[in-house]
Amino acid sequence: EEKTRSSYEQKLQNTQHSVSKKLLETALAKQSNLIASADVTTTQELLELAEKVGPHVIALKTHIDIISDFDYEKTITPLKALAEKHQFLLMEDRKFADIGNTQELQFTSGVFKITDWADFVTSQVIGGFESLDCFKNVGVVAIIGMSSKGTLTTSSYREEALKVALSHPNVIGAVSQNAIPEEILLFTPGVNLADSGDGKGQQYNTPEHVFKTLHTDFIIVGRGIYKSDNPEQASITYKNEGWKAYLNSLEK
Ligand code: 5IU
Repeated sequence: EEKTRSSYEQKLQNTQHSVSKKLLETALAKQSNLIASADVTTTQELLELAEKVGPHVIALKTHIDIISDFDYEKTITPLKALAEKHQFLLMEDRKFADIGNTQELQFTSGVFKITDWADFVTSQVIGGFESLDCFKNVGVVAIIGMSSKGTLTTSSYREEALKVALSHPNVIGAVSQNAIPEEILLFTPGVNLADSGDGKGQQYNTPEHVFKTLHTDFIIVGRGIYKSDNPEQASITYKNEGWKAYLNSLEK
C-alpha cells in the first residue's frame, strides 16, 4: 500500500517551533504553499513585487545582498510593513556556510542585520551541528540537496546533512530535491511551469511533480513569477497549481 503524506493540519499538530506553526497556519489560511523568490536587484523592484504577490504567497524569499541600493530604512522598513499588510513571512536565502562564530556575525552585523527582520533563513549544515546554534530567534531551513546540474549534494552527503538538520532544534525544514522525513518541512526550488532549465545549470520540475514524488510542503518560484509580464497573475497561477498538487498528493 502506498503511503500518504501528512496534511498541513496534521503537521501543525505535530510541530513545536513557532515559525513552522506560522508557515503552516498561513498556508491553511491562504490556501497557498507558494514562496516567491524575489531575485531582483533594486529596492523599488523588491517592494513592487512584494506588493503584487504578497496576498498570494506564504513567504517572500530574498537575496538581500543583491539589492544594489540597499538601505535599511528604505528597503527593510517598507518590506516589513508589506509582510505585515499581506501576511507573509520573510525568508532570507543567505545560505550560511561558515563556522558558528562567523555565521553569527554575518547574521547579526554588517549592513543587512538579518537577525532583525528575517522570520527564517537558509543555511548549509557543512559547518556541523554547533554552527547552527546562533540562529536561535529564527527558523533555519537546512540546505540538503540542490537543484542544479552536477551538484555535489550526493546521497551520502544528503544522508549526513539530514542527520544534522533533524537533530538541531533551530531547524524547521530542509531545501531538497529528494523526499525527507516528515518531522521537518520540505521546501523545493527549481519549480517552473514553462521551462525545463535556464542554460546555467538550473533544472526545473512542475508543482505536480514535486508534490507527487517528493511530498514537498512548499514550492519556491523565482523567474516563473518575477520575470513574467504579469507577476501578480503568475503568482495566482502558481498558487493554484501548488494547492491543487498538494490536495492531489493527499490522496492515495
Ligand atoms: N535555489 C535554487 N535551487 C537550490 C537552492 C536554491 O534554485 O537548490 I539550495 C534558489 C535560487 C533562486 C531560486 O533564488 O531558488 C530559484 O529561482 P528560479 O525559479 O528563478 O530558478
